Amino acid sequence: MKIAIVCYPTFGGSGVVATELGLELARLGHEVHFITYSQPVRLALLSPNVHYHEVNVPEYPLFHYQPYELALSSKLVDMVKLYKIDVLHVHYAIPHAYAGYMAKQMLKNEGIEIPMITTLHGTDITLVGNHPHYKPAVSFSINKSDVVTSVSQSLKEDTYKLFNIKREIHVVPNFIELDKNIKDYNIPCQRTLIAKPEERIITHISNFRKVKCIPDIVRIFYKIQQEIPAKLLMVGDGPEKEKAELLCQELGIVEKVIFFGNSNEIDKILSNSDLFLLPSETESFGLAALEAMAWGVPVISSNSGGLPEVNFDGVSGYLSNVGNVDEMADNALKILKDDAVLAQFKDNALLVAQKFDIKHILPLYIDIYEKAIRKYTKKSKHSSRPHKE
Ligand code: GMT
Repeated sequence: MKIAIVCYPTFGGSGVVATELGLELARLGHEVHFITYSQPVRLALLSPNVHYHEVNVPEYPLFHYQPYELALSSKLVDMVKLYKIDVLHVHYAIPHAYAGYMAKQMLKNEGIEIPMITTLHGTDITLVGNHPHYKPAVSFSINKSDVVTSVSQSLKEDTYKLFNIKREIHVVPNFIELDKNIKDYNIPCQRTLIAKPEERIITHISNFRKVKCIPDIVRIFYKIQQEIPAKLLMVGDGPEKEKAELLCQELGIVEKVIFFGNSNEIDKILSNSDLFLLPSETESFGLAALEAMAWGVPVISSNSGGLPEVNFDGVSGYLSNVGNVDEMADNALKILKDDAVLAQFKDNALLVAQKFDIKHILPLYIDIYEKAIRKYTKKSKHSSRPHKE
């Protein structure tokens, strides 16, 4: 198949999922075209079957806002025609589903029909998409997608609750490539560079937005380090980071907290961690928690959104109500105080993560693509694939 993937190229989970999905499809021999405004952070360009097409938005003094959707839909039209793409897969509804729909319409005008799969990731529904200024366009483009998927059951329910959606939403959970972790286990141990041997290593990774409840992370850690030797690794960058640094100063724990900024060494960090904190106000899935679990790191999280579908309470970690810092700290200590308990939770975390191995999830996407393409093959004049029906 020839698949065009539209995503955000940043460190956010939706871009990571889209990139890993594309890379795995390429490894299986499919031709994958990433179309976005800069090279996705996890994309290695020198892989066979992987193409990247940059969307440029020319500046003009009249534009107060650059018309990205327009440039993206034009680029999609050009790339679909040039490479005879079979299917469009857009990640994050805003504005990708809207731009994808416009591209479909322009192509239809030229006799080319192509299916569009829209994957909903979370804030495109719960925080941003639901804003009255976006809502009609988001509802419209979801309803006009050929197939809609959501990354959790909770997000599917939220979408039906918040929007007037008339089509089926398929739940396709996010995934992790476990084989890669096993291979990378041989990276030389960096633990001594980060912490003293007796210290537990606690980690948080995110884009440091308000929704991640960053001050709660610092406060949970503050309570933990009062009881046991520990270090906190804060990985990522965003609007709440400075506030977190100030809070660490106020609480007198600066020397116990390391702020890494955005990092391409997530695997090394997670492979040396003992606990992961994700107390978010809302989280449609919590890919960062799954990535931690795949390295055998238990998770203390809130119970909001799709987190209970990923982090199993009392098994791979614990869940608490949003803002219940005391309970989260107590649960963290339950896991961290005892070596045997920690070892059990680490094993469990990996076992739960195995349910989300890419081997189980990839066939779901491939099946969706193939069914959607089959429906369209008859109609389109440019399909690269023989018609199967
Ligand atoms: O807000 C973020 O955390 C980033 C956002 C994104 O654009 O990638 O994440 C959303 O999508 C991820 C991948 O599907 C999910 O794992 C995150 O839970 C979701 N974030 C929220 O729902 C807040």
